[in-house]
Amino acid sequence: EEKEEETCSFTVPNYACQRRTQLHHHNPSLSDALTLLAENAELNEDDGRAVAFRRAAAVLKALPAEVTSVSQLKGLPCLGEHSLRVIKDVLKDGSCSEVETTKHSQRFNALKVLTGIFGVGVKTADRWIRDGIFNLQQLRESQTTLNRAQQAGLDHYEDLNQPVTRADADSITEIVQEAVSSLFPGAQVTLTGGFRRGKMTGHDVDFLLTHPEEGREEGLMDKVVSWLDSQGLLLYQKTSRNSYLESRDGPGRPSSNMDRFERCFAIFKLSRGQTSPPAGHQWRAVRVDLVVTPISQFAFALLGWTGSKLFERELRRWAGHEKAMSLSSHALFDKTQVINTLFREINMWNCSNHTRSPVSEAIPE
Ligand code: DGT
Ligand code: MG
Repeated sequence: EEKEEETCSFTVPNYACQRRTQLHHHNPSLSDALTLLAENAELNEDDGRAVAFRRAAAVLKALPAEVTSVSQLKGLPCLGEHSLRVIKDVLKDGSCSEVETTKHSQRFNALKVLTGIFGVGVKTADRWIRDGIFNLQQLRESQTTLNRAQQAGLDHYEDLNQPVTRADADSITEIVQEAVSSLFPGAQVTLTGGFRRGKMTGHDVDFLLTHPEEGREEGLMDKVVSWLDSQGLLLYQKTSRNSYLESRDGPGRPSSNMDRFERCFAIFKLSRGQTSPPAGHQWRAVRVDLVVTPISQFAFALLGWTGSKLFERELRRWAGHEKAMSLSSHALFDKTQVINTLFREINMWNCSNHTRSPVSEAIPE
C-alpha cells in the first residue's frame, strides 16, 4: 500500500502564477480549512501567516486529484509545518480543531461581520470590539460615529453581502459603457476582477476605463461619475486620485496591492429590470470599482486588476526573484537595467571627482 501512495505523489511548480488552477478542484475541504485560517490571520493583521496559508491553499487547489494521505504531499512547495498539521487533521478526522475553534470564536465572527461593512477595516473593527460591539445591532445602538462610507455600508449591508451575479455585472457593464461612450466617444470600458476570470459571482464589479490616445482619459472619471449620479444610479461614491490614502480605513484593501490610479469606490443602485432584487424590493445595491488608466499603462493595469490577489502577488514575486524584474499595475521593468544605469552614473561621478575607484561589485540584496 505504501508503494502505491509513493507512486501517486504530486508535483507542482513553486509559484501560484505558474500553475493552472480551476475554480472547481479536488480538495475543497483542505483548501477551505486553510483559507479560513488565512482569513483569521488577515483579520488579526498577521500578514506573514495569512500569505503562508493562502499559498498552501493554492497548492491544494492546483492538485490533479484528491489527497488521501499526507505522504503524497512530500516535496510540494509552500506547505509549512502548520499547514501540514491542519491537512493531516482534516484527512484523519474530517476536521481540524484549530479551524473549528476559530470558526466558532466570538472574535473571529465579530471581525468578520464588522469588516463585512463597506468602509470598515480591521483596525476600526478591532476598536469597536474592544468597545464591546460585536454585531450590527450593537453597532446601530451604540451611536458610534460613522463616516460616509461606513454609513452607506451599514445602510446597504444586506445587499452588499449578497453575491453579485454575472447578470448584475453585465447590466452594470452596459450602464457604464453607455455613460462612457456618450460622454467620451472612443473611450474604452473593460470588465476586470473575478468576472474577467470567468467567475459566476463576485463581491463587486471592477472596471478599467481608458482612451486609446494618451492623455485623452483625463477628466473621464469626473464626467462619468457626475452622469451616473445625475441618473440616480449611485447610492455612494468616493473618487480618489491616490488610492493609498484609502487603504487605511477605507474599503479594506491590503496596502501592498494598492496602485496610484484615479479610482472611484461606488455603490450602484440597480433597479428591477436591470437585475433581480430581493423579493419585495425595487432595487439592489452593488459595489462597483471604476479605475481610469492612461493607455500606456493599460496592459499592466489590466493584468494587475484581473486577480486573483494571490496570483498577482505571486506573479510579482516570481518577476522579482526569478527574473530580476519589477512588476506593478503601472509598469514592468528590468531591475538590472535600472541598477546598471545607476552604476554608470555613480561611476561617472566618481571618475570625474577622482575620489574613489569605480563601483564594480554587484549590489547585495
Ligand atoms: P471578488 O470581487 O471578491 O469576486 O474577487 P476579485 O478577484 O474581483 O477581487 P477584487 O474585486 O477585490 O479585486 C480585483 C483584483 O484587482 C484583485 O484580484 C487584485 C486587484 N486589486 C484590488 N484592489 C486593488 C488595488 O487597490 N490596487 C491594485 N493594483 N489592484 C487591486
Ligand atoms: Mg471584484
